[in-house]
Amino acid sequence: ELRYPDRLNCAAELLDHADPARPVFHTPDGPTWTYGELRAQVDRIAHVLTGDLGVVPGNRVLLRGPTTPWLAACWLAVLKAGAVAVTVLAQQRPHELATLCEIALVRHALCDIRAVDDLAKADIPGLRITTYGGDGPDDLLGRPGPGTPYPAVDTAADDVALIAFTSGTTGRPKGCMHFHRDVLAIADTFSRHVLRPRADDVFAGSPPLGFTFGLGGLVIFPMRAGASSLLLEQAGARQLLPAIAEHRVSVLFTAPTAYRAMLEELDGHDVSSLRRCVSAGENLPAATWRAWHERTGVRVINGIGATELLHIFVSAADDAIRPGTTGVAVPGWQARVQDAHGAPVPDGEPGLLAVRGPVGCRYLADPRQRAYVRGGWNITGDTYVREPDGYFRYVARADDMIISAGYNIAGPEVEDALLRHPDVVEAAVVGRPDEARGQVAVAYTVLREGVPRDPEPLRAFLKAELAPYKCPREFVFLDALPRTATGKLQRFRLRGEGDR
Ligand code: 3SK
Repeated sequence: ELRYPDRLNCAAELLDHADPARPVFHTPDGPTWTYGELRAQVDRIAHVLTGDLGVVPGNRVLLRGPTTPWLAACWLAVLKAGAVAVTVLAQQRPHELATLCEIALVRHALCDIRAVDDLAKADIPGLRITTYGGDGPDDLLGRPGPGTPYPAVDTAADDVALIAFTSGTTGRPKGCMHFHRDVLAIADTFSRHVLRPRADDVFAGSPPLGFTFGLGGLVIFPMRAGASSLLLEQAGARQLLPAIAEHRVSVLFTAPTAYRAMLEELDGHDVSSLRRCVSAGENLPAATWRAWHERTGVRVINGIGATELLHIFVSAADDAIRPGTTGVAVPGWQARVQDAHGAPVPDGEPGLLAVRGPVGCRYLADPRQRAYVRGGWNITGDTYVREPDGYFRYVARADDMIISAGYNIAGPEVEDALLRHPDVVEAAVVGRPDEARGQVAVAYTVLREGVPRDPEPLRAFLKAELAPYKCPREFVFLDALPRTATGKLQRFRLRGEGDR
């Protein structure tokens, strides 16, 4: 069991243990920051926040900008000053930002100058916006501060440190409150036991810092290990692959779609520095795992995490990795599969994934809390099977099961099969209402460039791979699949349900 002191400031913990001369953040063009330089900037920003800007402990401070060392420094400064970081995505538009600020009662914002227009347009009553990255006299970076160390506010371990928003793939956003101790707990469970980083590791990846997958993988985990992180503003396959070679990246965090995109472009790139590759955000099909392993020799660490629980709670490391499964409960966590009434279901049968551990779901003033936490277990909304040896195998999001003529069809299983076809780059299989069968499965696919959009070869391929009832009735070809800003597939759009 994890034990933390009653009084704990996680930002001070992350900042104070590494050698100040060691590197912490690299960027493609700018200079590398050391832990000592980061600490000095964090202290200066914390002085400005609590001095000129009048922030007091407990105030919620919105943070918005592309992935840069400055955004990470602002995040650490807000926490060191005992305030609450409200992390949002750079892609969020004015009306979305207004909703998030209303839910979280935000009064201050630190915003990259390049992302300020939409925040200003949101016209949020009482919001004081301070920009960084500009050169005006009011810009955060131009304010000198007293030049003295900032003593961390003596927060309690269970004071709220951050509010992270989730909308899943639909619906009004929910703010998830996380404590100072939660920030360390994700590093001391998944990172410490599964990832096992070293101080000489260089982390990189695609998830933004406004998504807790990225915040953990690119800031919290490297800093807890005294390692460094390459922060990329643009982190598609085209930027990641050369960056891996140039910076000798050893730990990579990204999602299955990005692994597939990198596989398409891998030729001619040196990725021999990689020793750990993590995939989360959505299910990792065995076909993608195998293709990455074959080409790079690295066994991808698959994981399932949630904004509600901050980071990954089911996963596996090294030889314990079993392609096609997510893994086992991360040390410190418990996981089981249960029915809609909370009773455990036998191994081998599908049910709802339920987990509990050092971090719990705490929605900010939202009645949906009662649906997420039941009987002390967090119900993630994923359908899983527990194999007799304790491995958890993903089946579908609980509401993504297609029921056609009485047969249960798990969309991800059919997608996995489609992805084994050499011409398929992306696939999503969803149900469409059908009078005769209740629902029929429809496959949306993105084909490799130049391949004719003909369903017949795919149909023939699937018939050889799966029971015939699982073969989609219809094939639709797209240039790209609809995704959220954090890269999650928006199945509801494919189902034609529009915005919800
Ligand atoms: O939402 C997710 O999929 C996720 C995955 C890993 C870590 C954190 C999160 C939020």
